[in-house]
Amino acid sequence: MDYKKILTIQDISCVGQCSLTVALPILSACGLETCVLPSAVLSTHTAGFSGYTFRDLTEDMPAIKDHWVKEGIRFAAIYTGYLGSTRQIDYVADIFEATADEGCVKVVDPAMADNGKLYPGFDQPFVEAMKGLCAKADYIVPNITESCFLTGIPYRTSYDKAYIDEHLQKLTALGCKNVILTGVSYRTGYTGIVVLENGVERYYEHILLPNSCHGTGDIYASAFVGALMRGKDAYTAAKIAANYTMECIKATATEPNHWYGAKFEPVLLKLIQAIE
Ligand code: PXL
Repeated sequence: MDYKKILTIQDISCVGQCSLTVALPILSACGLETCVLPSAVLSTHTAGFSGYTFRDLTEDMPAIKDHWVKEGIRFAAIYTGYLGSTRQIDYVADIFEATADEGCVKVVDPAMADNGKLYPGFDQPFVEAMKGLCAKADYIVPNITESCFLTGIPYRTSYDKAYIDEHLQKLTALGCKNVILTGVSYRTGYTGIVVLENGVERYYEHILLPNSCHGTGDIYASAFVGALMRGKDAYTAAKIAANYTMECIKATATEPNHWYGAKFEPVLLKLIQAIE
């Protein structure tokens, strides 16, 4: 197997099954050497807990990058998720420039919003900076809310294909090359993923499970990157990631107290089997 070294940049939420505590095990399970750059350290994630701590690691990033450059460290892929500050986005762009190996695949999950709203702490300047980072990526993995903030299209919960095509057209106009748009539902009881790769649009529809969990966007993006970097085309990777995310949601369905994340660990083998 071609052994690939990838870098993921996102926060450590110490408790809450999201970001790095999800990305690192999933990418490792996919057989990828995974390097991490924490964007911030929080005691928990911000969705449902209150009083969490937040240590912004923006200031550490330039020196970390300089050390990697000095050591000649390069990555086959760089995958970003939840970032800690607007200024940090410029540093992440510098890391793209300085540490990308030849043919490096850059994946940006503009993790900043859901259900029509920005996450706590994010504002319009952050959104503007994230637009610039998305334009530098090979693949972006927004949900519909994030796409609304990136494109200025009003958020809607019911829509048709023309609405989704407007999203794809405006994301492309921003400079985004390939788009994996998650949570696209055209009919009751179903949801799915729209994949725009090299100008070709495809849709993978699956059933909408009755329960939902926090952190599934991070599970999805991590599994997508894992499958992509193990040689799957974007549509196949998007499908593998959707099926795995559904398994995680199902594994969590019987536990109402497990509201803060999805139990992705017991079903990792299913992801590995789908990739092998
Ligand atoms: O799952 C996205 C995410 C990542 N990191 C932190 C979050 C969230 C969502 O709320 O709060 C800190």
